[in-house]
This record gives sequence, structure tokens and C-alpha cells, in this order.
Amino acid sequence: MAINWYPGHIAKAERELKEKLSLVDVVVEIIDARLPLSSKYIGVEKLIGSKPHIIVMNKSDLADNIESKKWNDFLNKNAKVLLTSANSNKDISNIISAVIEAGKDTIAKLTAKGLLPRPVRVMIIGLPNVGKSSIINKLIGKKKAKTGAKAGITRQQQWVRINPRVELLDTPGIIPMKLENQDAAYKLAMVNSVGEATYDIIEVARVLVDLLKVKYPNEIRNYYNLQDDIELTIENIGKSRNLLIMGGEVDINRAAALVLSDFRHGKIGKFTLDTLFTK
Ligand SMILES: Nc1nc2c(ncn2[C@@H]2O[C@H](COP(=O)(O)OP(=O)(O)OP(=O)(O)O)[C@@H](O)[C@H]2O)c(=O)[nH]1
Ligand SMILES: [Mg+2]
Repeated sequence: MAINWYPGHIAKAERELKEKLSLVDVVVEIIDARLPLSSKYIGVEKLIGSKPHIIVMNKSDLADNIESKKWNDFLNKNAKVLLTSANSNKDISNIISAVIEAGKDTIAKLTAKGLLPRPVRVMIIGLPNVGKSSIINKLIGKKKAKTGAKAGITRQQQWVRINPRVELLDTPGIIPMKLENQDAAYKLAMVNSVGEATYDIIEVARVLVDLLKVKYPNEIRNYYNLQDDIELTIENIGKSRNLLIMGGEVDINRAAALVLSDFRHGKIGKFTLDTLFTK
């Protein structure tokens, strides 16, 4: 079954994103550290153009540390890369420093023209559920007041001064989902970046177990107490957790929901689902 959503809205979303992008100096793209490839917006470079681009690999607390380092090295060839967890204040201040650094040249160009220096303008973009709002809320904090709407921006969007040197657009850029790639679509469903109404949780859970079976077999066997001679399937996971329906059969829906929930909460382990193939 193919996962598909937002049909027909892609062009409009891209247009709106482009409009907002034209207002900022620096773009912070949030991706899910568990999916450094599948949650990365293909074509983002084309939309951003020559603006400085910072990639934030968020939810790194749920990802495989060794893999995160490899992906960091790979992605930072084209952008500044940060590994974050939205609840770490240190990671949040690293984002602010990176934004100031990335915007330096733009501000220097203004002052070279005799204009007054102004704060670096930045916006956050990213797929659903990657942690955009969590990071924006942390960046803004409680005390900071909104600086007011500016011409050309709809009333819902405001600049917030988060620091004397940085102004943030308080609504994130919505990245249009183009999901020709079903491998990525399934993985995005696993991390809950896709509305549950659009996919079959049993199918997604099966693909997740098949992936973990290859990448992290020991962790998943240990977590569900499955010996080596028992096949790794959601049926057997359901059995080991005693999720049965009348007649003693496994309640496959509950087993699938359990596996997805355990994975999403990092209970089975810290996993990265995209594999970086290097020579
Ligand atoms: N473990 C962990 N959870 C996180 C992190 N960042 C965000 N979350 C959780 O992920 C969920 C989604 O976070 P949001 O900040 O709402 O994500 P969003 O990108 O704004 O999502 P949409 O508004 O739906 O597009 C929430 O339950 C957060 O608490 C993180 O670094 N680590
Ligand atoms: Mg949000």
C-alpha cells in the first residue's frame, strides 16, 4: 500500500515557503537525526539558493550516536551541521551561535554599504514532527516579546528578537512532502511524521521490525525477550507481550501499535534508520 498525502498542495506550499525564505538571511533546516536522509528535504538547496544553511539533526537523543557522527560528517560538506535534542539548553545556544556566525557576511555587507547593522534574520524549516515548535519555543523563551509584524508578512507571522543579534520568524516553514520515495515515506511514518490516517500501522510496523532485524537485531531481541531461534516478527513480539485476542491468537493491531510506540519513545534502543553507504 502506497503512502501518499497532501496531493495538489505541493506547488502552493513551495510558493509560500519561497516567499518566506525571501525575508531571511539564514535558514535552519531541522531534520530527524534518526532519518538524516529521509527527513531531509530534497531540493532544499534549490529553494534556499545561496543563503547560509544550517542543518539541525534534532532528536539526537533517540538516534544511534555512532551513526549520527557519520551523518554529521557527510552532511556538513554543504552546510553547517548541529546535533541537538530540543530539551538541551546548550544545544539551543549552539543554534543561536551558529546563526550569528552564518549571518555575519550579510550584516557586514550592509554596514559596508553604509547601512546600520541589524540582527540576523532567520527562519526554521522542516517536515512535520521533527521538533520545529519545540526548538522555536526554546529559542524564544518566556520573557521575549514579539517585535511586531512587518510589511509583507501575514499577520500570523512575526519577528521575535531572541537575542540582540538574532531575529526569528515565529512560524516555521512548512516543507511540502513529495513522497515518490516509498522507503522514505515508510520511515517517516515510523517516526510519526505522517498522519496515522494515511497508512496501515501493521504494514509500517512490519517494515520497522524488518529494518531493525537487520540493523539492530540484538537490541530488539533483548527488549522483547525473543531468543535467537524465534523469528523476529510482530506476531512473536505480540505473543511475548501476551497481546492476545479471544481464541489465543495474537492481537496484531495492538502488537503493531506497541512496536511503533516503543520505537518512537526510544525504548528499544537509540536507532538510526537511514544507512550511509560509504566506500
Ligand atoms: N526525544 C525527543 N523528542 C523531541 C525532541 N524535539 C521534539 N521532540 C518531541 O517531538 C514531538 C514533536 O515536536 P514539535 O516541536 O511539536 O514538532 P514540529 O516540527 O513543530 O511538528 P509539527 O508542528 O507537527 O510540524 C513532541 O512530542 C516533542 O516533545 C528531541 O530533541 N528529542
Ligand atoms: Mg509545530
